[in-house]
Amino acid sequence: MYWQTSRYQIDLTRPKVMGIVNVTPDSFSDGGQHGSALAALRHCEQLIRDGADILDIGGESTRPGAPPVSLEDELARVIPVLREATRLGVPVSVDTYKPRVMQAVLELGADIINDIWALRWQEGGGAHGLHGTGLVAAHPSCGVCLMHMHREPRTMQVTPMQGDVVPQVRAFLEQSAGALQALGVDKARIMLDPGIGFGKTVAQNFALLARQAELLQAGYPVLAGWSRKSSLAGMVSHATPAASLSASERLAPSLAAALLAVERGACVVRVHDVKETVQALRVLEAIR
Ligand code: 9MG
Repeated sequence: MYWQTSRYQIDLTRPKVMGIVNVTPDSFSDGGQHGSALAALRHCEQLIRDGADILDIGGESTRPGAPPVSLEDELARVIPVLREATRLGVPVSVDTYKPRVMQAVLELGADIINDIWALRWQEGGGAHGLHGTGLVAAHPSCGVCLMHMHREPRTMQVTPMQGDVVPQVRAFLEQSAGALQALGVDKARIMLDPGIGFGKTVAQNFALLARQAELLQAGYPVLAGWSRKSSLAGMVSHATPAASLSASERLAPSLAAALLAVERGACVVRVHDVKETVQALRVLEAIR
């Protein structure tokens, strides 16, 4: 089994680690666009040395409540990093939901579109607006990760999903993938993602991990993104209130969740801490 992307066929018979590169002011801020791009590129190089199989570059934070970023700002953040990152010898994914960003990055050779909106976002409105589905379908081979999200980043945690989320998430992802295939997109280009933390309660997120097999029954590979997510913080210690465990203190629970996701069949894990995740996965491989 492999993931077909623009330039690479990614072998999915062994788990793959996707390293997160957030090109946002809070990540690489030095007060200037150029310096931030250089710092992000150095980070890409470090992630590859740490063992990343794929890079995922994003210019807009998807944290609950994070403000949206304009098209111009997102392009200014992502494009300079992408140009150089595509020369580093690994597949490069771009985390975006904006069709105009997708169009620009695909023209520059991005290998994968990672979309938290599963290609539902439409620019320009109406039937003539630019649409991610059409852009991916028109591309000969780019890979795509379709993620489930309930509502949208600003409001998703205010009214999370209701009821048993697993069949709802599976139905949404199957329908999204089926719509792409109906436009001629090869199944081998499609990766599905349950969208941990995107409009789900802590219990619902863990149900998606415990019952990941039900998502896999849809017949597509699954990517899991648990890294530093807040659902992990509350599980760690009864003595530690969830709020006091900052994102950077969530390494151990992130590793545990990544391992469990892979053990339950995930093919790709999207992580901040690449070196530690690669080491943890080696232990899992040793017993397989
Ligand atoms: C951009 N982004 C943030 N969290 C994510 C997750 O869990 N999956 C994917 N595919 N992208 C994510």
